[in-house]
Amino acid sequence: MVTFKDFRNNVKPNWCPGCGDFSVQTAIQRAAANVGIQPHDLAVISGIGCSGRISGYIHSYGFHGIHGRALPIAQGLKMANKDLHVIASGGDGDGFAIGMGHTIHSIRRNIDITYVVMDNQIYGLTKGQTSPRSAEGFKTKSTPGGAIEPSVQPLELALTSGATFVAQGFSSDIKELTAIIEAGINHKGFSFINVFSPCVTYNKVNTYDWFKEHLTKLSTVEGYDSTNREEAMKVVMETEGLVTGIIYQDENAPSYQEQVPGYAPTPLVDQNLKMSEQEFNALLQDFM
Ligand SMILES: Cc1ncc(C[n+]2csc(CCOP(=O)(O)OP(=O)(O)O)c2C)c(N)n1
Ligand code: SF4
Repeated sequence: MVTFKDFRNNVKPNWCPGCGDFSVQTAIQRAAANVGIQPHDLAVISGIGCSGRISGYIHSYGFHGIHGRALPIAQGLKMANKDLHVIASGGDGDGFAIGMGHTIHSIRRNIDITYVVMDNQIYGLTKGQTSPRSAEGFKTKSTPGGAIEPSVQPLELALTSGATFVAQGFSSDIKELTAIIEAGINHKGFSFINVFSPCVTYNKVNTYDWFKEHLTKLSTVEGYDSTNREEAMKVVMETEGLVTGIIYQDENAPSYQEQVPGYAPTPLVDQNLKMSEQEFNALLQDFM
C-alpha cells in the first residue's frame, strides 16, 4: 500500500523555518497517497519563487519551469499523457502577476489537472516586494507609501472564469488542506486551489495568527451548498475571500480532453507516431 512516505525524497527544503510551504508539501504528499496513486503516476510542475521549489521536494516526476509558466507546461503534459496525475503549483506572484493570463485561460479550459497556489501575499524569493495579492495600503520596499491598487481576488476570479472546482486552504490546517487537494486530484477537470501559506520572513501582516483570527471554515456554515455558483460567490464576497474549504464544484462539466475531437483514448506517449516516407509525403502534399 502506498503511503505519504513514498512521496518523500532526500532533498532538504531550503524554505525558512516556519514557512507555510512546508505544509503544502506535506498535504500534497498525503493527498496523493490517499488517492492511492504511485509516485510514478504523479507529476508536480512548478513556476519560480520560493514556492516553486516544491517540485524538487516531492518524490514524483517533476519540472521546475520558468516564472509564471507552470500551467502551460502542466497542461501540455496532461494532453500528452492523460494517465498521469498532474499538479501545477507556484506562488501568488507566479499565478496572479506574470502568469495571470495562463491562470484565467486554464480555469476556463478545464483540462484535468490540479493547480495549487501558495498565496503568501508577497514576493518571497526576491525578498519581499508587493504582489498582486497584497492588500491596498500594504507597505514593502517596492510600495513604501502603501500599495495603491486593490488586490486580485482569486476565488471571485475563478468563479467568474467558469471554474469547475474552486477551493481554498490554510497551511495551518493540514487536515483540511489534504482533504481539499485529494478532492482536487479526484475532480475530473481543472481544480483551482488557493492556499494561504504565510511568508514568515517578509510578510509581517498576514501571519498565522492573522489568518486564524480572520478565516471562516466553510464546514461551519450550516447548509452550505458547494454546487451552487451564486451561493459560492456570495460566501466569498461576504467573507472578503477569507474562507476555507471546497467553495464550488461542478462534477458534471466535461473536461477539455473529453471534448477535443479525435483525442485518442491511448495517451500520445504510448502511440506510435512514426510515419512511413509515403505517409509523410502525402501529408506534405496537403500543405502544398
Ligand atoms: C521572467 C521573470 N521575471 C521576474 C523574475 C524574478 N522573480 C523571481 S520569483 C518572483 C516572484 C516570487 O513571488 P511568488 O511567485 O509570489 O512566489 P514566492 O517566492 O512568494 O513563493 C520574481 C518576480 C523571474 N525569475 N523571471
Ligand atoms: S522567504 Fe518567505 S516564502 Fe520564501 S521560504 Fe522564507 S518564509 Fe517561505
